[in-house]
Amino acid sequence: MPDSRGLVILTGAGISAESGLETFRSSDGLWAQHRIEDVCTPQALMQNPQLVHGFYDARRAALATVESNPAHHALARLDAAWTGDLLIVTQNVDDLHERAGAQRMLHMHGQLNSTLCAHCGDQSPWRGDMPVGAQCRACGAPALRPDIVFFGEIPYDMDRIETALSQADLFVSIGTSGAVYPAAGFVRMARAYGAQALELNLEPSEGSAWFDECRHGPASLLVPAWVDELLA
Ligand code: BV8
Repeated sequence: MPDSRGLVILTGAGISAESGLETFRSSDGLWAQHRIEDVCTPQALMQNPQLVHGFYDARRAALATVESNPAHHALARLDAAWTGDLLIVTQNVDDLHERAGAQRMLHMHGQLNSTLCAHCGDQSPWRGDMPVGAQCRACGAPALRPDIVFFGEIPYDMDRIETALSQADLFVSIGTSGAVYPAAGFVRMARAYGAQALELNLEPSEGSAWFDECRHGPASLLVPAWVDELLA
């Protein structure tokens, strides 16, 4: 009898660390080099658009030089083989899950390879640097911005996420510090609906106490082993 449990898998910067992308809160992480207020808020975009566009241009350029790692590939393999409901909710703005083949997924904090028109709300694919005041192809306004959910902005797909959490039998959190809401609260929501909760992370996170089980180590080792276990 195939396992038909509903899975929700939350991923954070830690799943992409071994691909060579920087995380946020390690000692030399992204936020160590830039104050959040300076690059990831609507106010920052208003006051210093060049700095904000430059920050995301640099990360978009770095993304083009790295590859998905065994953790991304293991989740894509699980997505393809799992007969029950499955949703990968990533906080990451990289495309490494997609490049590994994941299908049933969403980016709750936006994507580097996408642009958002601040005037009409159109979202379109974007590669390369994004100049300040670039013209929207849908409405023509010079109002394109990085398609990133800044602090103080509402994450994408919250209804879809909450529905999935309410139906999940197993919630798995991979490579996230549990520092940012509403993502950091998903484990509590899933458990309130009766799900089991598993954390796979390099070290204990701010939310570890909410999990039934925590496994500590690099995602490239923990995630393939967990997927093998699940599909056995
Ligand atoms: C909102 C943009 C309203 C893209 C990001 C006070 C209390 C509670 C909440 C708040 C508060 N004050 C303000 C808030 C709200 C605020 C918030 O949570 N602030 C925090 C700082 C307290 N949140 C918001 O503003 C959000 N919006 O609340 O709107 C609302 C909400 C719901 C419904 C209606 C209205 C918007 C937040 C989104 C901000 N944008 N990113 C980008 O630039 O990338 S946040 C950014 O940091 C990431 O996207 C991610 O979400 C977040 C956390 O980062 P992580 O992915 O966890 O990375 P981190 O470096 O922190 O941790 C990495 C982990 O990996 C570590 O644990 C490490 O040990 C592990 N690791 C490292 N290497 C490995 C590894 N694990 C395994 N293997 C390895 N090799």
